[in-house]
Amino acid sequence: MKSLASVWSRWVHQVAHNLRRPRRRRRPYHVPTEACLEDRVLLAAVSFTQSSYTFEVPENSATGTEVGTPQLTPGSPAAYFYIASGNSTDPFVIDPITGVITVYDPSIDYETTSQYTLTVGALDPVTNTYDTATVTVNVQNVDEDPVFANQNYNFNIAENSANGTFVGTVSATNPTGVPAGTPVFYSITGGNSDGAFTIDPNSGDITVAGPIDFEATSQYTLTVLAGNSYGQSTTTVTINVQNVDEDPVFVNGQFNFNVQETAAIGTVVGTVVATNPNGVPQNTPIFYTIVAGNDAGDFTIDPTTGEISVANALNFEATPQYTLTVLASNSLGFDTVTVVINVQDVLNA
Ligand SMILES: [Ca+2]
Ligand SMILES: [Ca+2]
Ligand SMILES: [Ca+2]
Ligand SMILES: [Ca+2]
Repeated sequence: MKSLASVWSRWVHQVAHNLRRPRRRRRPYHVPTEACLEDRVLLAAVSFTQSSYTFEVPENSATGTEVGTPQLTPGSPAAYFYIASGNSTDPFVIDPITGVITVYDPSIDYETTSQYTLTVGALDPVTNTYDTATVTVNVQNVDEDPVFANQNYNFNIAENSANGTFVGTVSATNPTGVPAGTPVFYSITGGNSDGAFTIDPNSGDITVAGPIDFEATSQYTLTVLAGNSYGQSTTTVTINVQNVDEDPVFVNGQFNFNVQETAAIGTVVGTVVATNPNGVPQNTPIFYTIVAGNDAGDFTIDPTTGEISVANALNFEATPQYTLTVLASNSLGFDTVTVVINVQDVLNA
């Protein structure tokens, strides 16, 4: 019979050896007792079924999503599971009892980190044995870009429409790989250099934000972006500017006034009036000017009221009638009208 000391020494050596290489030793082994009369079965050391595992999980998975479970070999004592390394930002958590690895941080992002390498341990405090395994978690890419309802959009807007006038709405929704309730935001990223339009970032409503002038720009091609904090996509929005008649309209086709040849300078001869058409904001000012027939400067016109007055001494015998051309302009367009002024003879003048 061997001495107890030599047997004990061999046993300690064996256990230490198996602890270093626990996976290679799965069978129970026998420990000699002092009496050497009966053997006692020693519990097996903790060991994983594999030295490494590979699991997959889609990015953006919710907290609690199951990733995988590194298994212990049959016959392994019950052990506490833990993540020893590779989890510094806490993307995952392991159930200490079951060993199930689940998502902890729901913002796992394929574009940032496509693979995690964890070291998972299992420890049995009773046998004081443990094992470790490498767990590779591959993050699966999912499509995260918002999807516009239409491939492109076409809207119409009348020129001179006031700021805030509604033009149209674009709409994009999240694909299934993006967590429900993730908001989509809109912005105009191209084609709006003159600031003619704006978009509501939440609703996608496009409205007028600046002067819209058919004669200057008859069509806009905007690039509109939809973003959801995971991704983004763009669409093309074509806005056709509709021409409207902008010229002021004189209330008469022609104006006929009379003035005595003796009228003093400043005497009012008459007033011409023009109004804005429907397509022009009605408070748009109209200015008047005499553009023909007044070479001698015998008349003057008030630019804001259209009131025509005598500016020089008149003489029926020299000029019995004037034919003026008066122009009305509202900065968007203009119109002209003929104004006939009949100078009335005064005896002895
Ligand atoms: Ca992502
Ligand atoms: Ca992605
Ligand atoms: Ca115009
Ligand atoms: Ca026009």
